[in-house]
Amino acid sequence: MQTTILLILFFFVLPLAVGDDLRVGFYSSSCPRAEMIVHQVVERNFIQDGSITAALLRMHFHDCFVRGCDASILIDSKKGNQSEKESVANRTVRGFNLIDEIKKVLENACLATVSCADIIALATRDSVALAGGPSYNVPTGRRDGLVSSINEVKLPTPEISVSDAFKIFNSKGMTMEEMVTLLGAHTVGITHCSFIESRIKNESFSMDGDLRNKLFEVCGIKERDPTVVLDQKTPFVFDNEFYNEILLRRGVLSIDQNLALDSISKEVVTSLAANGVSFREKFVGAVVKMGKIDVLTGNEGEIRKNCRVFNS
Ligand code: HEM
Ligand SMILES: *[C@@H]1O[C@H](CO)[C@@H](O)[C@H](O)[C@H]1NC(C)=O
Ligand SMILES: *[C@@H]1O[C@H](CO)[C@@H](O)[C@H](O)[C@H]1NC(C)=O
Ligand SMILES: CC(=O)N[C@H]1CO[C@H](CO)[C@@H](O)[C@@H]1O
Repeated sequence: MQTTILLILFFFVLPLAVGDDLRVGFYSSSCPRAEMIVHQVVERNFIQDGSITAALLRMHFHDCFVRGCDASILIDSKKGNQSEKESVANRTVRGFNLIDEIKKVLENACLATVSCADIIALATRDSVALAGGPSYNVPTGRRDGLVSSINEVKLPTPEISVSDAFKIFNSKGMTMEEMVTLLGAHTVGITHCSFIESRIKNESFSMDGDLRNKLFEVCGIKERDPTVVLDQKTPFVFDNEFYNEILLRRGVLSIDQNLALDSISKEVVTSLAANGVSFREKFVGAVVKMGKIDVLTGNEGEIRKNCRVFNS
């Protein structure tokens, strides 16, 4: 008898308590216009600045890989207490004003209903489609976290090896194929020269000669820490050209180039480079899965009123 109760608890009650109950259309009755509002604000901003796709993709990644997708990346520091966004890895994450703008419109439509964590996931989805990438459904119902600390940020650095990067991704439940697919997000966006300094200088590091010359020239101006695009071919289009570029030793970040050099990841790179349709499908699977990492649901966390501060 007792065993039966325990079994019932284990198989039925506990999984609900752990709460992997995100679902597509979570706001369909509580805030029916939520997804449309997000889309409208993202589209309006995208028309003026196509680089928001890159900003949002990176923000989504940095959010999900620290404490799960709980909008902890959005919290501003307090005096004597630095939040996630202050870490060196986070220093250049951008798009915070866009999230604020979306949140403001949503609060007017439905008070304290749509989480900041869901806003990041939905806005990322919309911006990917606007840049020519796939359209996909995003399960929602995330809640916003109550902790954001610079000390918890342990994100991969650009010089990391494929196997060390995989240790981090694997610890979040992602496969090698999913990792290589997610790094395909580097098909859009930029890097600051400070992240590629040692790679440019290292003559023995595999790099296309023309690219090295170009990077030397652009990154020569030290004072301002200039930026260069990550995908030299189609930097504003969400496509699979990134993989073809790294096969030609034209990866800009060291980790990007490593994907095409490591024998295990190279297989995935070759297949994604050859098939753009398959890249789109696989990216959807991988980014939706990333969006579920350690989410808060149900009564956990809160729905922040201002994405930058905890409701006190
Ligand atoms: C091993 C994993 C990864 C490493 C080491 C890495 C590293 C970096 C670095 C150093 C930059 C340059 C940032 C700057 O200078 O502003 C960057 C940019 C970017 N990353 Fe990653 N990244 C990784 C994985 C990912 C993933 C999984 C995604 C999304 C799914 C992503 C999306 C982006 C985007 C879109 C940009 C361009 C940002 C912009 O234009 O502002 N990255 N990444
Ligand atoms: C401040 O510190 C506490 C831990 O002492 C932490 O839970 C909180 O999220 C921190 N961050 C901010 C920005 O308040
Ligand atoms: C330069 O690149 C080579 C090849 O990847 C690597 O073995 C070496 O450790 C690098 N040297 C420095 C100083 O980073
Ligand atoms: C833009 C931003 O938040 N920059 C901060 C990044 O982190 C350093 C400390 O690690 C701060 O000094 C910057 O102000």
